[in-house]
Amino acid sequence: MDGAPSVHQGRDEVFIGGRWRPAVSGQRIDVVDPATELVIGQVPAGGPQDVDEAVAAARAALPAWAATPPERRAAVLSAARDLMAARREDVAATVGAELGAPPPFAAAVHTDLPTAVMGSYAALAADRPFEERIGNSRVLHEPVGVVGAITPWNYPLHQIVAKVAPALAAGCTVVLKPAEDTPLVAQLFAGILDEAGLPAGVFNLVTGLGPVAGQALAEHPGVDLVSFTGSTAVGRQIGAAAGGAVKRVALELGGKSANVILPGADLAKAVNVGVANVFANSGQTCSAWTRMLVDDARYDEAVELATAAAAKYRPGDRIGPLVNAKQRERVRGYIRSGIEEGARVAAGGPEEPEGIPTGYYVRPTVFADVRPEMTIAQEEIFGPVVVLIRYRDEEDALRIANGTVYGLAGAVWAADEDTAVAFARRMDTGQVDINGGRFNPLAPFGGYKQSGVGRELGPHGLSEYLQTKSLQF
Ligand code: TXE
Repeated sequence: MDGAPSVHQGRDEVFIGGRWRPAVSGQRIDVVDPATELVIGQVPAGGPQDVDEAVAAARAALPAWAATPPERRAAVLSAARDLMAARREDVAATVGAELGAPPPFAAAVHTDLPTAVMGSYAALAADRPFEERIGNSRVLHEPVGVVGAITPWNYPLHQIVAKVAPALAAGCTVVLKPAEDTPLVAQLFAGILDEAGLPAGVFNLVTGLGPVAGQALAEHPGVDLVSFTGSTAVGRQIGAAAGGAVKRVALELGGKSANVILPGADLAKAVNVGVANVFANSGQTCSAWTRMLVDDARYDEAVELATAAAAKYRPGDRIGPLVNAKQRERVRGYIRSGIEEGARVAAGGPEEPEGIPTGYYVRPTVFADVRPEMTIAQEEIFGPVVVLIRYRDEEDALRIANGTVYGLAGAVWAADEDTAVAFARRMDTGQVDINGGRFNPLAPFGGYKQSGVGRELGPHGLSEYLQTKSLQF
């Protein structure tokens, strides 16, 4: 490896059946660096014909890949993992540029995390028994078939790997439509899979716009399972179409997770880790603990601590921009709504951050005096905004924690683990961090209630891409 890492500038081609070729439309999508607002690359705007061809290629490649021994599939995933690790600097530079992520975060989270997830599926593909005995039956776990994967921009490579790696490990073939804001790393990834020795047609990439290429893929009759991560509005539409067509669907949607700080918890630690959790990735994390719940007695102290913590996040330094101008306006709109509905801005606010000439930045914001029914306490903001809500007692805290349509993640802090676990059991949510927790790439990730359907990561994520057949003897 020589010299500085290079940002992939995009190639004007889609990847179908093991071959790069121009999209039928001949149109392109500009990719913009959200920190500089400059165009840094272009990718093709694929459409229904490209999707048709990609699905046909995936269908043609399915029988041979499904019949490939799991150890051989594992070997390809393992080679892909090694290539991701070898290209770490270029991958990080590319995600960093198209998402606007600060370099340390782009490397540690946007690159190393998906590399680890790829490695975990290489191991699971090799180790998992794809068959079990139940009484006088042999139960076979077979691939679901052709997978249509539609991914968002917030963790561009992680969201791709969290779908593609288990699908390939299971023996499925894939057509990927990545987010139009962050398609460059998807192209790098396609090249890596090709180089790792994945047979032609097993993985196909069609870049394009959501309502064009995305919708064509989601509604394609040749797709057996649609796996979508993104907004609740689009997820609802995809879920309805999949239900009508009686096909499998996995949806990972929004969140409004509660960070519950119980009396007796280490308040300073809980508040500092909580603020960091929300501000990471500029708040563009579906599982972020965006509602901080603090008991009456320590509420004012928590507001002071959160305000001090927020002051350490300077836009352009520790905290990057939002992905595009639309998201910035959306987040600012939410901040204004909080003020209009009577919440108090303890840090940040809707104004432009000072001293930053370009980029889609917003001020890292802390809201105090927030009531649970306010818009900023109910809707996903998807920016660096944390709201502090006070509660009277544990029952009140539980009612507030469970009082949204979402249920993706959350946190509980208490004096001891048993108290925290007892509370976590009563939370209507898919994942809870106990006294801080530690990320586990094998733990199932997914939503209760309107946060989605299905689970990603680890063995549970693999199961999404398998269907069972029982043979009776
Ligand atoms: O999402 P979209 P947007 C939430 C978050 C954010 C909001 C809007 O609250 O502020 O959604 O983001 C593709 N048929 N999340 O507008 O549009 C699109 O091309 C098929 C939470 O960017 O849902 C992209 O690939 N596909 C979230 C993907 O869907 C369609 C991550 C997601 O984009 C489509 C992102 C259509 N009709 C946003 N329309 C999370 N759960 O992590 C769009 N797409």
